[in-house]
Amino acid sequence: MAPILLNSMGNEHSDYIQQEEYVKNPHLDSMEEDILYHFNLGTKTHDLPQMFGDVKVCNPNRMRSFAQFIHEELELPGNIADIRDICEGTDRYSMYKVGPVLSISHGMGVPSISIMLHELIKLLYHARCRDVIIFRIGTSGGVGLPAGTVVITDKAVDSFFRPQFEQVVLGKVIIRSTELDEDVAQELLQYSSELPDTPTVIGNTMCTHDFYEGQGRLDGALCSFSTEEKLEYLRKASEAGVRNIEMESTVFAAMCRVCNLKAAVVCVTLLNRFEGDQISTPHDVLLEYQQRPQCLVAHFIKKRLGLI
Ligand code: R2B
Ligand code: URA
Repeated sequence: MAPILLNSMGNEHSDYIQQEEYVKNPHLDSMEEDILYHFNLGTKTHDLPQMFGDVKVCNPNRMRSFAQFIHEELELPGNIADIRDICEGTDRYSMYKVGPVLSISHGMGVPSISIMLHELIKLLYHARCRDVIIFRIGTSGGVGLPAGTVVITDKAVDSFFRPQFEQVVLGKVIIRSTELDEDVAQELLQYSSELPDTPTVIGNTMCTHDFYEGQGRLDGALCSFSTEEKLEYLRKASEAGVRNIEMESTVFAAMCRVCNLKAAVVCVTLLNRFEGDQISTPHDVLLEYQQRPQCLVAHFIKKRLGLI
């Protein structure tokens, strides 16, 4: 592999030569072996280029059903029952590969998805993948939107509505930008109009470190604020362009941006947070809602692969 000089966009280490474009860590080159502990994979134990070299799409979460769905949508050969969990040796994450699409679970919250992303980005590097697009598909609480709306994230913002992610490194705070790929977002929005029952908007997504108090819920084990204070906060979020709330988007956007990975966040809203906190929608309706981001991303993949 010819060494390449990284460009400066979102790159914190533009002053050294890196062998590949996705990882941003000079120490990796001097490691004899890289064990991707949470995936139960490693560079000495697995032929990562052979296993993953053709990957073009990564899709964290709701992975098994999405992998089966993609298998059908792409009309790939073989039986969907044979699609196996590549990480079955560990109970941390699950990973399925169908054709060029890799689907991985990421758990709940920033620490969980961040560990997964470190190892996924290294996996893409070791496997020498190119031109990968990565999607987070999932669920969220809507801010002034009816349940079932798909939100494509413009900017992922923190609890203060800032488009940034703060990472503490060696006792110091590093601030990383959380802007996502604008072209992918626009393309997704355009394709959403071609799908039935997929009301879709582009807006900011607020990422919190807690589902209850952190998202202004009144129904947790603890609550230190009034109904009026909750609604005031949601109104301020809405004024800042926030259309939904979830728990992973800032670190996802920040890490992908630093590593030059094209990324998008596509989450369906399960409720309108101005109307309540409990998720009381019937299970079958929730399942149908959760398929909406999957269908939209599948449609995008089929378009990109020239299948439709
Ligand atoms: C959305 O849903 C989960 C919490 O229920 C969390 O992972 C998220 O971001
Ligand atoms: N996921 C969240 O993080 N918040 C919600 O309100 C719903 C799903």
